[in-house]
Amino acid sequence: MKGVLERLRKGYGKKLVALHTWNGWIIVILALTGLLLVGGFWRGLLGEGRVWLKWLHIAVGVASILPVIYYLLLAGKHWKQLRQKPWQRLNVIVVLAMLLGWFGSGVLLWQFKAVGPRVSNVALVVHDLLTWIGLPYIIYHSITRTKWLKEPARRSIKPEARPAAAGKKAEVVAAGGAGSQQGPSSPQPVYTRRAFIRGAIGVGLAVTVGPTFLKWLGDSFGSIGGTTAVDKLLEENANKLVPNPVPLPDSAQVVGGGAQGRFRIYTVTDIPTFTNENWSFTIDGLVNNKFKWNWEEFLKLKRKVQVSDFHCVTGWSVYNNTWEGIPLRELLQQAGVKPNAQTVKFYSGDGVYTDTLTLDQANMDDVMVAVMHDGKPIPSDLGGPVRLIVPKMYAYKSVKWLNRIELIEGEHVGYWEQRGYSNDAWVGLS
Ligand SMILES: Nc1nc2c(c(=O)[nH]1)N[C@H]1C(S)=C(S)[C@@H](COP(=O)(O)O)O[C@H]1N2
Ligand SMILES: [Mo]
Repeated sequence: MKGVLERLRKGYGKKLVALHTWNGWIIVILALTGLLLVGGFWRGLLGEGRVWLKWLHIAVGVASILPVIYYLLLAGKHWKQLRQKPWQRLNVIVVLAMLLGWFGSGVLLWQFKAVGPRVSNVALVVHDLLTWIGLPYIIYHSITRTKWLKEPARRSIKPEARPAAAGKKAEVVAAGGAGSQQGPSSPQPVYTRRAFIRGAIGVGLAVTVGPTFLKWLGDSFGSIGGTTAVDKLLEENANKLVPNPVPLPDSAQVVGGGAQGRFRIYTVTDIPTFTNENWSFTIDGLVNNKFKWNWEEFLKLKRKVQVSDFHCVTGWSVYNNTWEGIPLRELLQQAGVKPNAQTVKFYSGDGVYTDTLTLDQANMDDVMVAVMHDGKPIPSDLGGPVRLIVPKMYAYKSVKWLNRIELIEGEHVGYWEQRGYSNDAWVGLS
């Protein structure tokens, strides 16, 4: 161990710079892949690429621990060197804490199956929060500091000696949206100019990132002004089906006490919208009685109410949803499944998304063709008027805009399963 440390400390300054550069690139890759993965906009466009991107993000994320370990081996010396520089010491601690937090929460998100939804939920909030705080911090840091680390001699140099660098920074500030103000002209003491530029960069970042951050905070931690996120989606509901379903008493009273958590709106297509004219619900394939119901007929089918949790593989969950709908089992009974049928195939009205359950899975008593959520119609963004709910499985099984069920022989591979998601969607611990 001692020998290793000795060798590491040789050429220490260069190593620190190289480490810093590597770390910077790793963060750039992780930030770009991470933002692409999170952005709902990219879901449909990326398709299979999304799964590759996810593996790249995970692989680079796991590898990101290496520079941290390497740094920790050098840290003793660096720490002493920063004796007189409390702010730089603080910076080291902040950056290390962020990297370790990102790494730890990332590993938990990667291992979502092993750790279960509760842990994933916390890991996702931590991962998001660190991104919201850490990314602007690191961008700020890299704009204002990298030059100084590479050329420490410049740190306390007079302004005339560094017009080029200062000019570049001013450009970055302007591009960052902080307005067209110019810094004080060169005879000013460097401290003032530097403080100004730093302040301007800080303001620029706050103005560009702040509103989105606040929205995320609001969405993640509670309902605003008493209306839930779902209520808001319902106000913007693009479906025009009449009449509205009349809720059963349990549903009207919301026996689950109201859903906890926020649905992220996921779709791989544009959000389809429906009217009484273009909506129907079909059961066909290997059944004795095929059905094609219109909206009014569909509403006459006997519904039930259940309370269940909803988990996405990406780490978010919505707990205690009061769903009202037709148990799938009862629909299948009514249709009369033929003995040679093996698989239940679900089609979305988006024309693209499909998924399947085996007959055994489809006959679980909590699998539901849902029409209402917490006593209200399901908004178009969340898969209304009718979506599938499979509480014991991850939500990629819960096909939105469900409008056809087909019984088939053999297998069918669903949309996300074709693109790398596991066919085994069982939620482990909960
Ligand atoms: N038609 C359709 N159904 C879908 C999806 C989709 O993209 N299209 N995404 C699935 C995934 S991965 C999840 S997590 C849930 C998300 O449901 P929500 O958008 O109502 O939150 O829907 C599932 N059903
Ligand atoms: Mo999902």
